[in-house]
Amino acid sequence: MYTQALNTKDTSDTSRPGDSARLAVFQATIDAEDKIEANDWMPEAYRRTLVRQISQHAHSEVIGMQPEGNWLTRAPSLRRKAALLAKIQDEAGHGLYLYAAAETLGVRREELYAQLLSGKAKYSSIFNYPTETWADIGVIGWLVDGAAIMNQIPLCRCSYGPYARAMIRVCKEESFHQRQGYEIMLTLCRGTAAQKAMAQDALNRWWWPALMMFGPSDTDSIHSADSVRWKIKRFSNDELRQRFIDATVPQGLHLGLTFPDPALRLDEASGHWQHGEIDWAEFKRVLAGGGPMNAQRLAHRRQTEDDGAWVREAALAFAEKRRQAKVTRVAAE
Ligand code: FAQ
Repeated sequence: MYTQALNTKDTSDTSRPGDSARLAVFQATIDAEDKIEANDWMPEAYRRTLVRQISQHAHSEVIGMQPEGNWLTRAPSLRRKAALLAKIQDEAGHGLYLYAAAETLGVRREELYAQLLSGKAKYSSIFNYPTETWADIGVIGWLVDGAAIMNQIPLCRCSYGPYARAMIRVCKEESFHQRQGYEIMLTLCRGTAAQKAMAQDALNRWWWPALMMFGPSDTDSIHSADSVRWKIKRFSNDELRQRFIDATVPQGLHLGLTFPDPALRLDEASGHWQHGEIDWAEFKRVLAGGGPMNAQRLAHRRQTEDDGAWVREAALAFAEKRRQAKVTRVAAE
């Protein structure tokens, strides 16, 4: 799927002689809805934006396994446990496709991991909230995967080929995840009063953080203008957030649940659900590391990295042993 030989040195800015002509070809390719591939010339800012977004996306998938992993040993049935296990394995796979896509831009995976572990790189704000009850697993599938799909379907048409192709498979799997989450919610909401209250409590805690997944409002989104011009982004943060609200509110009402937003109301004229003000101070606090679970998520990831060091070292030593054996065999032939 991904190329092996990359022209990673040829990613200059537009300041070199000849670059303005190459920039014109680059933008014309994008405007014609063709893909930019790994060996194509691209402006450095485009490459940097993609490395930033794709790696943060990969980190989100990897860190995103933790809140759900918290419930693996306590899933209420074997069927639920098997589905949750499969979902978490999918998230690990998404991380791997995305790191592979980022590597086509000439950055090493180890460098990206290091940025995550040092706290330099961001991952989605949503994974800094705790999973307190089983209903949180339903809400994560329904809302978090639902928001992820809304944001990621347009990324299947992103101008950078390796990212766009990776997103196609990711979106198919996210769609299964969303359904398993909604099915958990449906079961709880058709269950006892206590189960329904648990579902309502989970929705109350996750609704606003789910809306924050789409990023800052358009007026505060620093990267959107470039990303839209380069067709990395097809819709703005606020447009996707509104689409998500419009799709999700009727689903919640069907469950018999209420949303923790007194301002939420259907605007008959536009057909859109109007919502209250998002607490951007909370968003900024979580991004700055002050969310309820930031410290624990990173500490756990660092511990896992240390615990797995012997496996990586053993695999490398084994690969080296096989390489040496092959060299000896070829020399003897
Ligand atoms: N959390 O100028 P913009 C999932 C940062 S996957 C943290 O608007 P942009 C699957 C942004 O990076 C969820 N940081 O930026 C799953 C930038 O910071 P920087 C992840 C955020 O890139 C489900 C700054 O704010 N999905 O859930 C957030 O144009 C269940 C300014 O923002 C993706 O990564 C945030 N919510 O738009 C797994 C999708 N929002 O880099 C397990 C791909 C913004 O300058 C269980 N990414 N920031 O330091 C994107 O579509 C975009 O990067 C946006 C942000 C829309 C997230």
